Amino acid sequence: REYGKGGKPKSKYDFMTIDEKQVEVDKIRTGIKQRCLFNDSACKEIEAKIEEVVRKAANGEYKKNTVDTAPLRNKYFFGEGYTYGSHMEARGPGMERLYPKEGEESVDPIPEWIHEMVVQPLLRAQLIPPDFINSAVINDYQPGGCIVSHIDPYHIFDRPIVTVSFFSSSALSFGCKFEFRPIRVSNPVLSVKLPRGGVTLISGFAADEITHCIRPQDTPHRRAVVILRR
Ligand code: PD2
Ligand code: MN
Repeated sequence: REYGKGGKPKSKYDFMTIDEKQVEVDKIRTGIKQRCLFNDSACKEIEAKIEEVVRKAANGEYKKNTVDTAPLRNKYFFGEGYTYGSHMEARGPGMERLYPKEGEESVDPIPEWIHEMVVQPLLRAQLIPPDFINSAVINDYQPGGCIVSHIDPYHIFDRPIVTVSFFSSSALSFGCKFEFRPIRVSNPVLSVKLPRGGVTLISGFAADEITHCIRPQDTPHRRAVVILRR
């Protein structure tokens, strides 16, 4: 294995010329759309609602599959839930599956405040078609929390994938290689800022042909994201 400065792993992009890398960057950029839709007061209201979700989960008010806790990142699934990672008997890309819509394994419905306070502004801005969103996931990251490089499973989720950031800003990185114990991340081909209150839509090459991640160093403060998908 090859390492760069500071023991960073190297990805295939570290072996490309500047021109070759620029071609990748241009393809990624065609699949990313960003808008600042939520001002400070809208963010504050939504952040209070996210706190309420956290409290309800801690109180045991949700179904078991609605809540997934991990040391630096909790996830709350609404509308549709799915198995992935550590929960699956058979792990890995393509093995994810949706939970049934009813019964023991189902998750809670999308809260009304998500429709009213988060989805409605996206509709008014004509960023998504009406009735498109049937899944809302909240990731709540502690400082240093991350999401390793992945492609949102295309057999489960349509494009675009929509994210809205709250509490603090972060960055979405593309084409990173992760190594663990200790955690080390290669340089991204492209990193886009995720401002608090900012909406990011990911589709095309950016969603399907290259992995994305949230690096631990890009979450210096508590941050939450609402991921809206179909
Ligand atoms: O935290 C995010 O902004 C983010 C972005 C893209 C999270 C995910 N993907 C994910 O959990 O899949
Ligand atoms: Mn993702």
